[in-house]
Amino acid sequence: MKIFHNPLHAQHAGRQEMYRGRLVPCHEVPDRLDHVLNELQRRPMGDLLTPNAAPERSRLERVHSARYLDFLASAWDQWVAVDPANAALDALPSVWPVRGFRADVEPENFAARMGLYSFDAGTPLMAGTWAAAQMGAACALAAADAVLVGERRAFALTRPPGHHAGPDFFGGYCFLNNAALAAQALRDGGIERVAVLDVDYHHGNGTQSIFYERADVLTVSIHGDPRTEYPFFLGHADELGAGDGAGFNLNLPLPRGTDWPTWRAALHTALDAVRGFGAQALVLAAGLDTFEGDPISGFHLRSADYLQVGADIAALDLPTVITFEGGYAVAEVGVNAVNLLQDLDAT
Ligand code: OKP
Ligand code: ZN
Repeated sequence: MKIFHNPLHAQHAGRQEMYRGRLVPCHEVPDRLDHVLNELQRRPMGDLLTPNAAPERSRLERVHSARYLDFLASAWDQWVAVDPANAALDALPSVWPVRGFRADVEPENFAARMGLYSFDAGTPLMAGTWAAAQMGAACALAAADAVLVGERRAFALTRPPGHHAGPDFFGGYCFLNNAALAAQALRDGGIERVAVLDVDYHHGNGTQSIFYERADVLTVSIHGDPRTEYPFFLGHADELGAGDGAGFNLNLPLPRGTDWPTWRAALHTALDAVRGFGAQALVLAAGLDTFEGDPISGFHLRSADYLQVGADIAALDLPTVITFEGGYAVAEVGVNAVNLLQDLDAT
C-alpha cells in the first residue's frame, strides 16, 4: 500500500492539557508517530511518500468552514499578538458559547474566539500546529487520490489526529478532520457511496457532525459509551442521522471494560452496515486506543487482536483509505498499527 507520511507532524507537540483542575503532560505526542514509522521499517509495507505541499484551500473547504480555516491559519499569530510572552506558551481555550449563547458573532477577543472554534481545554495549539495539521490533511487527501487512481489501500500516517474536528471546531487533539477530508475527496472523485468506519476508542463526533445530514457518506463508529467516556456529548446509539442522512449514521457504543470477543461482534455489526449500504470505498479512522494498555481508554484489545481487526476489515474487499487517529500506549502503538495494516496490505 502507499503510505503518506507527514514529517511536519513533530512541530505540533503540545506541552499540557487540562485534566481534573491541573495541566498535565499531553498524551498525543510526536513519539507516537515515530513508533509507527519504526515498526514500518521493520515490517515494510510499500512506498513511504511525503506530500510536497499543503492542500489547496478549496479542498479543505469541502469539509470545514472558511471562517474556521481562517481562524486556524492565523491563531498562533493572534495568540502571540495578545502578548509577545505568549510565544513561550501553548494556546488553550477556557471559555465557550453553550446553549443560548450567540455563535454567529465572532468576538474580537482572542480567548473568546478560541472558545468559539473549540469544545475542550485538552487541545493545545502552538506555533507548528497549523503546518502539521495542513500536512496531515495533505496526506489524507493524497491517500484518497491514490485510491481514486487505482491503489487498493492507502494509509495517511499523520498527526495531529482528526476525527473529533467538526465543520468549524477543534477538540480532542484534532484540528482538521483527515478521515472526512478523505471521504469527501473520494466522493468528489466520483465514488458514489463512501463509508467511514471509526474504530478509535472515542466517538468520532467531528466526522459524524460533518456527514450527519447526508446519505452519500455512511458514518459508523464503535466507541466507549459517551455516558461515561469522552467526548460525552455525542455518540449515543439513537443518533441515526437527520434529513437526507436519516439512517446513514450508526453508533455502536460499548461499556468501558469491553473485551475482544464483544468488540469483534460490534465490528461485525459495523461491517454488515457498510455492506448493506453498498459502499464502494471505505475510510477507516484507525485509532489504536482500544488497546488494553492504553492510558486514557478502557477496552481490552491485545496486540494480536489487531491482526484480526485488519483481516475482518480487509474481507469487505473495498478500496480503503486509512487515517491514523488515537493510540496513547506509545511503546506499543507501532506494533498495533502495523498489525492492523498487515492484512489490508496483503489483500
Ligand atoms: C482523542 B482521540 C484524558 C482525558 C481525555 C481527550 C481525549 C481525546 C482523544 N486525560 N481527553 O479520539 O484518540
Ligand atoms: Zn481516541
